[in-house]
Amino acid sequence: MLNIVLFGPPGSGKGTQSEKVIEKYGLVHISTGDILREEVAAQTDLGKQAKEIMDKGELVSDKIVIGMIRKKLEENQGGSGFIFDGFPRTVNQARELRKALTDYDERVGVMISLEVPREELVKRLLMRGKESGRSDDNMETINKRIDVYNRQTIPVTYYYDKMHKHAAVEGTGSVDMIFERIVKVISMVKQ
Ligand code: B4P
Repeated sequence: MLNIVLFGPPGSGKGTQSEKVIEKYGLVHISTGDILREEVAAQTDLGKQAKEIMDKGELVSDKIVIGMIRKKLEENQGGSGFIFDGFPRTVNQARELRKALTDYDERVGVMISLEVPREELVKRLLMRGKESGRSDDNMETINKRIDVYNRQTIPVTYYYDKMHKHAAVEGTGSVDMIFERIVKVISMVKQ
């Protein structure tokens, strides 16, 4: 199986590139952001709690997110692998992912981090906010999300560095150019 973590700051193109990776490798997509937005749209109790946190640009609790991941893993066994998009976002989530995959005798093959300068992230997210009306894509929340990423999420790269599983990829340029860089990394780990 091929299990990939697609990592990067908000607006770095994780969702965009995940779609292309799935199309090429037939992986199951697990995006914690998408799952949370589905809960918000369905107005579940979890969705109501999550909306408040997401609109502030903060992270939803590890306990909730890890529960969602375990459920998705259980429901989607038997495929050719998973792409984790926007997860893990804390070192604790990374450790818990390792445990959850070990339960299925699986592991992360590579963690690919998309590197994009802050000004470009802000530009992309403001544009998405205008087009899609996503409530967390406004200037104040975007800045908060990037600060939260720098403080709480960057340490996840050191976790995968230690295991020699972290590959940084330049996340600027056309969507296709970035995808080519990602494919190159995957080809090095895929048996
Ligand atoms: P996410 O849904 O993960 O959202 P994101 O980081 O903003 O987006 P992404 O990087 O996928 O950007 P995209 O491809 O869409 O998280 C939202 C919130 O959910 C978090 O703030 C948090 O509160 C919560 N959450 C999620 N996961 C969590 C977890 N594990 N733990 C705790 N809380 C969690 O690209 C952005 C824009 O750029 C798009 O408009 C796209 O068209 C454009 N774009 C992409 N590639 C481009 C390129 N090459 N050039 C120009 N534009 C490009």
